[in-house]
Amino acid sequence: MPASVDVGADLLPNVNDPAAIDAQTVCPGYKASQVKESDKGLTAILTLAGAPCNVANRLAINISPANIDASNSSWYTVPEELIPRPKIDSTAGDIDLEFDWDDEPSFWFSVTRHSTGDVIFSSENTRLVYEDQFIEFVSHLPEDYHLYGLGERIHGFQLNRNLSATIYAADAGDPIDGNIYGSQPFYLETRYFETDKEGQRKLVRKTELDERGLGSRHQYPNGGYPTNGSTGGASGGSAYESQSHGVFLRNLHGQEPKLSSDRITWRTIGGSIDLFFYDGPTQPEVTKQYLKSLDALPALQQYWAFGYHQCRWGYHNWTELREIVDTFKAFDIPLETIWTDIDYMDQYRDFTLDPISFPKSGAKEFFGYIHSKNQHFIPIVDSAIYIPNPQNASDAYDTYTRGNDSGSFMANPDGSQYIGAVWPGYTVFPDWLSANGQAWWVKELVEWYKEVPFSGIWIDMSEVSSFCVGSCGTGNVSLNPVHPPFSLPGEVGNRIYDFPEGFNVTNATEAASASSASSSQASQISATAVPPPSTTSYLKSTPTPGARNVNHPPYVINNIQGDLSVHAVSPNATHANGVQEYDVHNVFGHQILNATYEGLLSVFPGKRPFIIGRSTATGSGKWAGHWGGDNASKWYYMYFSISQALSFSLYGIPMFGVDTCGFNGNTDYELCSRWMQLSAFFPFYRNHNTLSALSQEPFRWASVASASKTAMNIRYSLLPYIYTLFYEAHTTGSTVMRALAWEFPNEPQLADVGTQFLLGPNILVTPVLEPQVETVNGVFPGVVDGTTWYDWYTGEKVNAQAGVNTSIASPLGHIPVHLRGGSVIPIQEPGYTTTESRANPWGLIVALSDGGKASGCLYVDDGESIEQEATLEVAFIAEDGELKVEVKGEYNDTNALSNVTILGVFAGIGDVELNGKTLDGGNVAYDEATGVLKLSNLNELTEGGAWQGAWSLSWGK
Ligand code: MIG
Repeated sequence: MPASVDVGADLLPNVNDPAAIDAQTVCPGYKASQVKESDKGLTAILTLAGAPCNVANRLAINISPANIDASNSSWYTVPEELIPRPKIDSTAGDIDLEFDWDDEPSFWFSVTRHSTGDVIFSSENTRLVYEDQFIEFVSHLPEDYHLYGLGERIHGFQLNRNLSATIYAADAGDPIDGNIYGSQPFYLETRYFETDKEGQRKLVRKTELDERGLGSRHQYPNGGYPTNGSTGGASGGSAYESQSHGVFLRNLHGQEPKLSSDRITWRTIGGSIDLFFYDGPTQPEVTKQYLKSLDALPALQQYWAFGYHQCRWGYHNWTELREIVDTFKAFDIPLETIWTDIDYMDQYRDFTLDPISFPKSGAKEFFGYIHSKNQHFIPIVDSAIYIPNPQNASDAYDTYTRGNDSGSFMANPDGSQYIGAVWPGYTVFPDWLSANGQAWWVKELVEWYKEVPFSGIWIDMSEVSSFCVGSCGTGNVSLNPVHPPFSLPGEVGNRIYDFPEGFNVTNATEAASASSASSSQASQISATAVPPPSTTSYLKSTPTPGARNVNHPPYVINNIQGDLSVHAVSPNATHANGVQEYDVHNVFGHQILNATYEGLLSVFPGKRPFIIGRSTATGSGKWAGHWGGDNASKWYYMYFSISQALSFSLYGIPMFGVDTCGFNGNTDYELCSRWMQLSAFFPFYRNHNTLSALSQEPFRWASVASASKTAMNIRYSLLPYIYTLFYEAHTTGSTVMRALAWEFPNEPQLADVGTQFLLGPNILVTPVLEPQVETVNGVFPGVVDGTTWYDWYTGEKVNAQAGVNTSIASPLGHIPVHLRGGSVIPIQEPGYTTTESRANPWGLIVALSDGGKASGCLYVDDGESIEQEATLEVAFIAEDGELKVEVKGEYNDTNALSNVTILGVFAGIGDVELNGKTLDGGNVAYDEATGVLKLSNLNELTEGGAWQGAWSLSWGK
């Protein structure tokens, strides 16, 4: 195919168009009439308050559950089965939010926090705009607001206050700030307050914090926090508090929430205003309310899914795969799961094996081998389905035939098949709204499993991507298989010759690049000083009453691909029920995850499906995890990975990780060492690489091998803790990777920390994110309120001051990890695989608070079943020199307890007794100076296993 097939119309995004009409100026807004109030809420009819700005006759506004008038078909109402309308939690108390509205000067509404009078959403003095293919509403935001979410996007943790947050699922390799794979129209807002000397509660603004010298990330001055004056110094506790709320727009269309200094202007190109507010008032509460209301608590993963995953595009055959597996073993680097990319497929067709390089005959041996070692295999599965050449009988492709016979593919407006193009050539696309689409997909997975016994599925290209504009294959299928309209990485003329980042930097090259950058910036500045003329070369659509233009809607969102049809199935593709792709584009990725989930349930009845998907929507976490897409082997992508993960925590997709060591381009030992260590603390831990980039498995460099082993050792020790976090996420909607700001909500200085994070409540990770350094700056949160921290490696208490940026030694191969005082962390001796780890002895780390207390919990089950016959829930409580362990549940775990490490024992120790039996010198090692008490070789003392019943351990004087 020529490159021209993927070129769309020349469009000028509205947000970049100096001549764009401002709907706020030209549209009149609405007046309310027939207002009816009941104890369930309020309904009203809104009528245009003046001359129409374009065309508009109806308006629906749903602030809390209410029914949209189904008789009106001019807008698309999100069906319950795609994204359920959030339910009200009847067990929760009264919501702390109040809806209010007024008609002056035109209809506006507000949402106020009842308990404090804080207005969290208000469209006062702005106009509601409700057109056929354009909706706009505005809410004022406080100065220096803190907003998070509105994905999917590569962006800093907190959203900039000047950002067009375009939301439109796009196959785009991680452009910064652009719309990428998923659609997550949800935001969290956090507001910080302080009480002044007069007892007045007031909002804390970042500019004020800056004036106090405490505002910016990682730039805390010595001297701690300001206090409210009644107490002096850091010991007085934080002077601040915070409240958070969440806002979800249940709308599947292309969207463009635009953030500016004092407001959010939310625009969509269709659908309705179906807004939902979550009152929090903390981030954990917001996320739980959000996920529960959607029935979308995150899937509990199988235990093995937390092992290490190795992938690359360019594992060429069974032999090479097996060699990779063996080399990991030879280097003693844990490998749980080996993945293959599209290389394994026969001509890139789903549910096949390449007959030469991945012959069926080789599958038996390969799977026998890895399964005997308790290792797993995950294949990629693409979203598009090859359409065989009708003139070539030997090109027949049964997956297509079965899907076609069952009416499972999308159509053109005229009813013919929609034919785009992806890797295999011209392709069709599953129609998840068709009667049989899901059943067809399930069956394909079930049948293919008989040949390829995978352990889970990796879904790619699900935005849904197509390499040409429109139904480019119509009339051309006899040319199949055609080559994509660009060369693959690695094909002649498209090899990667780049040096690792920084590799070729010398003083001379730095100077040269600095001077060229400054001159190019200068020329850009002069170029942008003159606004681009509004030329006629841009395609502009005129709003036309009664006629939707779905391929080129009048409002042009700032889609990263430009034209909505570029590199994606075109908006006019049609589904079995007549719905246009325009209306459901953003949920293709969500629906294929649903279908794959059902497929895996059929393949593995009763077992938890393991799925990693590229395109996600609201609530996808109930079925699948997600990876961060096509990043590059650059330090800044490693930095962004933390913000990506924290955002997906908010969206309820905790099983998240990025392509460790970087996908595009060549990595190097330093970046890869740091990254392998950082990702070891992400829930989903996978190294993945593009075709033709230099190999980057951790054994390729001695330094990376050793750094990886160090971090994996910690990760595998922590598997019981990580698994317990997932159980909690699955049952309550809590998060796994957490922002410092969420765990320490009284510290406004943490609002934008995206360079450190917490794994659960208790593990603080402070990674090195830049090259050529041996230290990293990090903050120890909570110190102002008396939190203590311990070094994972030495068990020593950190001598950190409140609000002070601490420099932590961090030579290559070392990742700073700290334990929060007050926690009991269950660990298990790491094995080579998670199966081995699960059979190893248990341990505990008791990190005491300043007051000598700690608590924690552990959840154990069979690690794979959806319904458990028996589980174990273990509760740990330590105080006054004694640890008490309570056990609930019948799951039979017979692993012994081998060691307990108690941190922060500064008062000396008395007799150490486990269940009344005094431990002697062979078991006890105490270092008074560091306060570390180590009890080891305990295996004999917990008969039948560590959790057979309650026990206690005392060491106090
Ligand atoms: O357009 O299957 O994001 O992980 O290696 C490229 C090849 C298609 C994109 C995925 C990437 C994968 C690649 N795929």
